[in-house]
Amino acid sequence: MKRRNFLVAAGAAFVAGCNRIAETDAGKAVLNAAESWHKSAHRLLVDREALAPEYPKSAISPFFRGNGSTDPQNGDYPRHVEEGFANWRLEVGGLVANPLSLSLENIRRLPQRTQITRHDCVEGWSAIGEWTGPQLSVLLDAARLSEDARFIVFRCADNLSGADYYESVDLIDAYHPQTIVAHTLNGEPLPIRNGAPLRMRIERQLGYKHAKYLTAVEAVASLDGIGDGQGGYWEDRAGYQWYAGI
Ligand SMILES: Nc1nc2c(c(=O)[nH]1)N[C@H]1C(S)=C(S)[C@@H](COP(=O)(O)O)O[C@H]1N2
Ligand SMILES: [Mo]
Repeated sequence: MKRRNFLVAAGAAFVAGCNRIAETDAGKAVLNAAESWHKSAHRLLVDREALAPEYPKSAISPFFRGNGSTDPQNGDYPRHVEEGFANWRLEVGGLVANPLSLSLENIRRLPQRTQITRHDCVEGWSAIGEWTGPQLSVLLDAARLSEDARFIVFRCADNLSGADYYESVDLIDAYHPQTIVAHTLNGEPLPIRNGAPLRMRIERQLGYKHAKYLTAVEAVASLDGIGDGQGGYWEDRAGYQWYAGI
């Protein structure tokens, strides 16, 4: 990960200059402070990269309920339902060198990850499901994310009370191994209520971050000017935390 390389490089540069500094008491104090800074930065990264628990098949919930939009009626969505999503595209764009426009077939041919995880909604319910899809990192690497990208925005097809649903994460969550673009739930194509034909799974985050009806993945330098600037539909409207780590 770029950020980790940066920390390692910064640490190495720092150590290179340390022998002389260490000869003074003030220098020692600075080194101790830097060491504890490095330790806590490292702990934070390790914690953010830890995997969410995965469960055995026997733990899968018999019914994975839908929440929020469960049957979008706006825009092109009903036509896509009629077409069996044969013409659905996922755009990967924004701050990338090589923008992509992928069909579901393109997405199903990428290397896949399957994971049985628990979804936790802030409204107080949970469900365990088995999700399959390519890691978002595979798409971002294929699109060649630029150096100035800091966030990934997820665009959705559903319009809820006048605004398009959207969400966003930082690059740590975007590159987390369990962050996948899911097309399959419990071995079947996603039901409409759960985000057909594509939805994000971001397993270290609360339910509202898992954007359904995914149409585009957009790399940006800042969340200003996206929606109302708070990074997501519920963040803009109800003051939900942008960072919803679990
Ligand atoms: N596009 C879109 N994504 C969404 C929502 C939504 O209304 N629209 N609801 C969110 C919330 S609050 C939750 S808990 C989950 C629900 O996922 P589910 O419908 O598969 O249970 O989707 C999230 N992603
Ligand atoms: Mo939710």
